[in-house]
Amino acid sequence: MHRRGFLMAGLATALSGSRALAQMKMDSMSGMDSMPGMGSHAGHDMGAMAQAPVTLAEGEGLRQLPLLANEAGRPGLFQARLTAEAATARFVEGQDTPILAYNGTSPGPLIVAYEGDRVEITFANRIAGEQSTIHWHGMPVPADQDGNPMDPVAAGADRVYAFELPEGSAGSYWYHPHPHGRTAEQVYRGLAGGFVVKAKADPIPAAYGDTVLMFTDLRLAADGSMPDNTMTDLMNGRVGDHVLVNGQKNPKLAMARGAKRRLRLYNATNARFLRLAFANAAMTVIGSDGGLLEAPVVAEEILLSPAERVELVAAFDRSGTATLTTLDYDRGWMGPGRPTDAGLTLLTVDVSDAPAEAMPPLPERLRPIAPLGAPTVSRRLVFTETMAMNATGMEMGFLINGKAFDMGRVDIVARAGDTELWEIVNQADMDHPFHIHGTQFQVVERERDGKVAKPPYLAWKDTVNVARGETVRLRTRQERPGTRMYHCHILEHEQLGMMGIVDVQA
Ligand SMILES: [Cu+2]
Repeated sequence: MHRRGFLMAGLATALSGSRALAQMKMDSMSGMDSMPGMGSHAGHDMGAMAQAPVTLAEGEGLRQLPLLANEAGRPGLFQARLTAEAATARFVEGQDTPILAYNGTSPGPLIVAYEGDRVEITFANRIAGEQSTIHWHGMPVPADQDGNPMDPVAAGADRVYAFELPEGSAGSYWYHPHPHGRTAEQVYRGLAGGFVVKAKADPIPAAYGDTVLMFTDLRLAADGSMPDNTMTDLMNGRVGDHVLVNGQKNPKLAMARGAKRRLRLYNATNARFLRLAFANAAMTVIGSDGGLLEAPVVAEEILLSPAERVELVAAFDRSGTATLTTLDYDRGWMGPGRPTDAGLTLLTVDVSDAPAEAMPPLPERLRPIAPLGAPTVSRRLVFTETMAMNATGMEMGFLINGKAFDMGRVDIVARAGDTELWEIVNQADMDHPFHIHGTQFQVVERERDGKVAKPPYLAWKDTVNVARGETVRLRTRQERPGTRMYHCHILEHEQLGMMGIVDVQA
């Protein structure tokens, strides 16, 4: 175990540099069998991978995420401080787990602000020896305020992120670190939080409430620590042993029969695909990453790939137990050790016999969404994975148009205000959720095996899953000049090269 820990630590160092290809010395690995997830004798020496997961308590009352307090003394301004630092969490009785946290909590405090507000958040990076940033995922913030890897905040330093929330920007966003080479680790160790922008006039009845459910993915070693990423994690993205909701395993929520609840579901995991169903409750999708849809859409199930969000109204019309569970989803898995996707219970709702007070109906129209017009430019981005054995070791890469990310290279030059067609072609063996910074886009079609399908409804998105073998075409427009990232949101893939830079010019 020690040896492997050392090797993986060495690998992590290699990966955190600017090189995107992981080069491992075969001689020091004593063959493939000793690498978790790579051996031909998959079961015999998997180390921590093969240990039964630590048991976590279930059934506590669902915790609301703590709100980030607004320290501004006047309306229209949201002012606060977020400190990233080492903390401890208690997932198992009597055992402290070292984590990274914003203001001491993971997930971080929930930020709730309104369209039209100015936001000024002082970020204090108190992570020992590591640079960090805060990326405002999905939000229309200026490029130099968006926490790009090119704008790191050194360990011990502070910086202010300031931006306005435009009219029409209401939606379910989030924030997380985006430092070069360390994003995946800082996120799985605990740094992520929700950022809800509310509309001044919201068509969803207030009686439905508004509850954020943030999904994270935890792996705990027997001693309560979070193990480092393994080779399997680097290939597939880190999938943990426990999907948590607001930091809790399968928490409980009590509802009265007939009640409706507005839920904002966030996939804040590094790499876990969540195909969700709600047994004994009815789901109606009302919003996507970037806010409300035009009209509600009834859904039997929802696929939420890493970094995606969905807003829905759950109706609890039958007394008894309603459970939010996962279904099987094959996103492509390299090597043995594919995690169990199906049958996880994420949330248990006890629905009382006593009826709720009458709830107002959901409006038939939520808001108009103007389709982005005909594109003036089109681009093609091809995702590939490479794994090559040679005399000195194994090289793996996650590439866009044959290239690994280079912070010193501009991949695309675009013009502010232009509508562009981006065609994301996944020629790899795994699904890759595609994300662009700085704007919301509209998916116009998906193609697989020569069959083209239009999406069932128009929606604002900043992250879209591109399944293996699939092509997704989307229309996108950057309103502001500056440097923007686009990347796979399996954070280990982003770190291993599946990222590029678009320079948006005025
Ligand atoms: Cu990926």
